Amino acid sequence: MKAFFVVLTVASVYGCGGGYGGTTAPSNQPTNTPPPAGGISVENNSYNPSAKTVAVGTTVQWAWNSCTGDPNYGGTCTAHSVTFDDGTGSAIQDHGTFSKLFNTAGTFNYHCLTHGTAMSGAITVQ
Ligand SMILES: [Cu+2]
Repeated sequence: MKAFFVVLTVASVYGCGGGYGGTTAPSNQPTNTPPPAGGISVENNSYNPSAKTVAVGTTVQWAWNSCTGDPNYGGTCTAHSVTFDDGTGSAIQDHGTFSKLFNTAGTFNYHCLTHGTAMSGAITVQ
């Protein structure tokens, strides 16, 4: 009788999958990446923060946070890019990170190739 109780307990612990019926989660699905301290979050249709000022010699990292829902179970991750006015920048990607070293003072505007200047940001280097 004790063994039966243990089996029931284990089954209930692993049964709390939110109704997924015990299916195994697929691996390597895109997921959100929290930005590092001082980094910029790439969200759906905006960069957060959209304006940032850094010192010359700073590497800025963007981290994609454009997934909604559980990506393992039908969630979706929207693709965005970080594209500077000179055409350089990240790929159009739906997860991961992109880093850029700023060695020159100035204002560097960027936007998303998919969503246009409605999704834009600027790095001021001084
Ligand atoms: Cu976009």
